[in-house]
Amino acid sequence: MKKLKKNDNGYNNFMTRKILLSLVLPIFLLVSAIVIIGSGCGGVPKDEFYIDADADGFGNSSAKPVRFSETQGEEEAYVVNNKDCDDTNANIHPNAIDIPNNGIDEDCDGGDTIDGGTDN
Ligand SMILES: [Ca+2]
Ligand SMILES: [Ca+2]
Ligand SMILES: [Ca+2]
Repeated sequence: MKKLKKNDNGYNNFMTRKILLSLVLPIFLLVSAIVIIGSGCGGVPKDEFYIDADADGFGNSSAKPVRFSETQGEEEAYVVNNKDCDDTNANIHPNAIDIPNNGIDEDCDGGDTIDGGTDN
């Protein structure tokens, strides 16, 4: 009788464990999935931002990219591109018109536009 009871308990424990496992495991997996998905959605965007000191809409080409979390409170000073070859002058950016022969690369194409000139 005692032996049988022991076996019963053992069997019950096994069943309890099995039931617990079959309940706990899916819940654990579900919670894990929610945590993983949640961190993916609510997390920091992967985009990198560049400081735009002269506010012409183009980020400093020599600036170190920063994560969105690092732009705290100054988001408007950061842009997603880094195409400004002179971030101290708002008249110099890739959309600016390059004034020929002034020694300044206004449109950031890598050099000043040289007007062949008919004067010479
Ligand atoms: Ca700029
Ligand atoms: Ca600029
Ligand atoms: Ca120029």
